[in-house]
Amino acid sequence: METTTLNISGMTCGHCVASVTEELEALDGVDTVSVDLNAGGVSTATVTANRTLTAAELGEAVAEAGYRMVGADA
Ligand SMILES: [Cu+2]
Repeated sequence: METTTLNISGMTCGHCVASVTEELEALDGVDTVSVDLNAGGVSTATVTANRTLTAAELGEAVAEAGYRMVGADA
């Protein structure tokens, strides 16, 4: 399993967490998604997958949920 950590801005509540989690889980090969909410600041999502995820696809998934990825270790 590969673990990737990404930073997301614009999240404020549990609904945001649910939306981002759903979009990230929909990516091919993703096993688990864990979001550490920092309301109004930069939240952190940790994703494990059976392959290496690219920053581009992670950013796209976050944008799909309505937020912005501001950094990733991918
Ligand atoms: Cu919210």
